[in-house]
Amino acid sequence: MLIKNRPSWDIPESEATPEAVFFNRRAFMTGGAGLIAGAALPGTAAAQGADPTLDLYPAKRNETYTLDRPVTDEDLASSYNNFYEFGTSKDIVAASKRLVTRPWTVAIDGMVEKPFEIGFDDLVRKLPLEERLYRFRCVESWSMAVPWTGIPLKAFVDYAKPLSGAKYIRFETFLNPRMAPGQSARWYPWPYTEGLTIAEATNELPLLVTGIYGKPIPTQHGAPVRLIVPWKYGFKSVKSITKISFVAERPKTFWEGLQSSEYGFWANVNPQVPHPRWSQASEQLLGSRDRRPTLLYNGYGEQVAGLYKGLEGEKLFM
Ligand SMILES: Nc1nc2c(c(=O)[nH]1)N[C@H]1C(S)=C(S)[C@@H](COP(=O)(O)O)O[C@H]1N2
Ligand SMILES: [Mo]
Repeated sequence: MLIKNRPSWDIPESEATPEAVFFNRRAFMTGGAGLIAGAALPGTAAAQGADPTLDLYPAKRNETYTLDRPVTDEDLASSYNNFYEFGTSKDIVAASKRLVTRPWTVAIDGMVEKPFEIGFDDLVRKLPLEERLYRFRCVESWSMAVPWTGIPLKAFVDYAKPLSGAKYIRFETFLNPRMAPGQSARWYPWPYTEGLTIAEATNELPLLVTGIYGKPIPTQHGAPVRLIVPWKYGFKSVKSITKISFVAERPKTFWEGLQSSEYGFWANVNPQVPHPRWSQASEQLLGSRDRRPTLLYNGYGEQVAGLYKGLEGEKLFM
C-alpha cells in the first residue's frame, strides 16, 4: 500500500493494528485489494441524488455539552475513519461511497410491544434532532471532538416501547458483501453488532446520529444512522444501523467475537486501565501535536458513573 505524507499523529500500522489480529489483517490486505480497487457500481452515493433530509440541518445545538479542546477540523475527521466493511485502513472514504443509503429501513424487533420496520426518512422526522459537541475516543488512542446531530437514544427507546423483560439493546449494521467488500473477509463475525444495557441506552448522552458538522452524515461516518456513545471507546459507536433489537441477554459484539481478551462489552474509557497491548493514559488529538491525558469516562463521569454502581466485579474498562 502506498503511504503518502503520513501525518505525525498517524500511528504506524505495525505498532497500532490494535483492532484486528495482525496476521489476519495482512491476509485481508492481500486478499481484498482487488475488490477495493474495483470500479464504482451504479447506485453509489454519487448517483443517489440530493439528500432528502437536507432541510433538517443544521439542527439547533444543545449548549449543555461543551468541550475542553478545539473542534477537530472537518476535513480531517471526515478522512480518517474506521469502517471495516470498506477496508481495514483509515483511508476508506472512496470505498465507502459504494454504500447505498436510500431506501434505508431500520427494523425494531425482539422484546417490544410490537416489532416494526421504519424507513429512515420517516424515523428522522418523527423524533427530535439536536446538535451536540462531544469528545470521541478510539481505543487505538487517537481522539477527536466533533459536532454530531442526532436523536437522543432515550427518545428512540421510548418510541420503540420495550417490554419490561428487555435488559439490553443490540444494534446491527447492514450485511451486503457486494456493497461492502470488507464483508467478504470471512474471519470477521459480520454483520458488525454492538450492545448497551437499557440503563446505558436511556442515559442522556447516547445519540442515534444522523448528521455531523451541520450536514447529513456522509457514508464514511456511517450513513444514514449510527450510534454515538461518548464515554465508551469508539468501537461501541456502530455505524449504518439496519436493526435494533431489545433482548434479555447481553449480546455478543463484533469485537468480542473477534478478540474477547482485548475488546469487551463495557469498553468504558479509563486512562488507568491499559489495553493488553498499549497504554490508555493519554491520547493523540487528531491533527494536533497535542497529546492529552485521557479522562475517566472520557470526561462524562458526572453523567454516567452512577450507571456502574454495584458492577465493580465486571470488566468495565475493556
Ligand atoms: N459498522 C461499523 N461501525 C463502526 C466501525 C466499523 O468498522 N464498522 N468502527 C468503529 C470504530 S473502531 C471507531 S473508532 C468508529 C470510527 O468512527 P468515524 O470513522 O466516524 O470517526 O466507528 C466505529 N463503528
Ligand atoms: Mo476505534
